Amino acid sequence: LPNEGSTWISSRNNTEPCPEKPSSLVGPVTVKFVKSVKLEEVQAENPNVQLGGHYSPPCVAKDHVALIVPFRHREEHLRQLLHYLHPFLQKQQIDYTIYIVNQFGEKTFNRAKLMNVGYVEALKDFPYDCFIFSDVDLVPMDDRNLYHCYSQPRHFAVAMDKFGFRLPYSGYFGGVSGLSKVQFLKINGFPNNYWGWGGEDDDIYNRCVLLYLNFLFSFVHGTFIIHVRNPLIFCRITLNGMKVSRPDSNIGRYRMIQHHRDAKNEANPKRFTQISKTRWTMMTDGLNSLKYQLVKKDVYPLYTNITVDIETP
Ligand code: UDH
Ligand code: NGS
Repeated sequence: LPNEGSTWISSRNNTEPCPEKPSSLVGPVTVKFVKSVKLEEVQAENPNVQLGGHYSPPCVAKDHVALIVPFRHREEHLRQLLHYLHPFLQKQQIDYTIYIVNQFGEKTFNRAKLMNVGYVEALKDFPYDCFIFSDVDLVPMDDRNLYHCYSQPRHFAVAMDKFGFRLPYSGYFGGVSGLSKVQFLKINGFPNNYWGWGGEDDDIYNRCVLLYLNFLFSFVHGTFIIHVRNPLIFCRITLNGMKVSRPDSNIGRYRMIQHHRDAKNEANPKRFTQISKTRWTMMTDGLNSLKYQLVKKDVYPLYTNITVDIETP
C-alpha cells in the first residue's frame, strides 16, 4: 500500500472482488465486558493485523475504510473496543485502518472536531474513500452490520442496549456513523464549534438532510415557478440531496461500556441554539475552517494514535 514509510503488505495482486456478504458472517456475536483486556493478547489473536491497525482482506474490497475514534482517557474502553473490533472487521473482509484521535491537554472535549482531524490526518497516509466514526465505548453485536460506506450517509448504531435496543429519536445520528469521502465533502465535514457534550451528532444529521432542504429553500425564495415547472432542474436538485441510511434494528445492535460522564465534557449549554442554525453555519464551520496543531502521530501494532491540540472554545 502506498503509505510512506509503512510496511503494509498489500493483497492487491489478488484480483477477486470481496463478496457482498462474506460467508464467514454468523449474525449475533457475544459481547461481554467481564474481564479486562491486554493489548498483547489482542495482538496475538490478530496476527493478520498490520502496523498502525491496518488490515487488507485476501480479496479486493469495495472501499478503503479509515475507522476514526475520538478519544481521551478511556484506555480500558479502547482495549475492549480493539478486542472486539479487529476480529469483527476481518470477518467482514473490510480493508481498514483504525485511527485513535486523542485530544491533547485537559480543556473541554470536542468530539466532532477530533473526527474532522481524523479525516484530514488519515488522508495523509492513504487515499481512503470511506470514513467510519465510532465512539470508543460502542461494540457492535451483529457481524452483518457491515462497516463500509453506502450510497447515503450511514448511521450504524441504531439499537443500543442503553436505549432498550431502539432509536431514541428518528433523527439520532450518534455513536457510530459513516460517510464516503464524497458525502463528507458535500457537508463540509463536521462542525468544529461544539465544545462539551451533546448536539454535534444532531448538527451532522442536519448537515446531511438539510443539504436537500437547502436546495428546496433556495428555489422557494428564488425562482420558484421556473424550477417547479422545469422537471429537469427539479431532478438535478433532488439528486443532490442526502438521506440517512440505517441497518435493521435486529442487526444494528450495540453494547455500550457503562461509564460516568467524563471530566471536561459537561453538557454544552449552547447546543440547542447551535443545532437550530446548522443551515446557516455549515458552509463556514467545518472542514474549510478546521485549525489544529498535530502533537504526535504514533504507529502502534493495533492502531494509529494521533494526538492533537485542538485549542479551546
Ligand atoms: N470521549 C472520550 N473521552 C472523554 C469524552 C468523550 O474518549 O473524556 C469520546 C469517546 O469516544 C466517547 C465519545 O467521545 O465514546 C462520546 O462521549 P460520551 O461517551 O461521554 O457520550 P455519551 O453520550 O455519554 O455516550 C454521555 C455521558 C453519559 C453519562 C451516563 C451516566 N450514567
Ligand atoms: C440528545 C443529544 C445528542 C445525544 C443524544 C443521546 O439529546 O447529542 O441525546 O444522548 N442532543 C442534544 O443534546 C441537542 S445519550 O443518551 O447517548 O447521552 O447523542
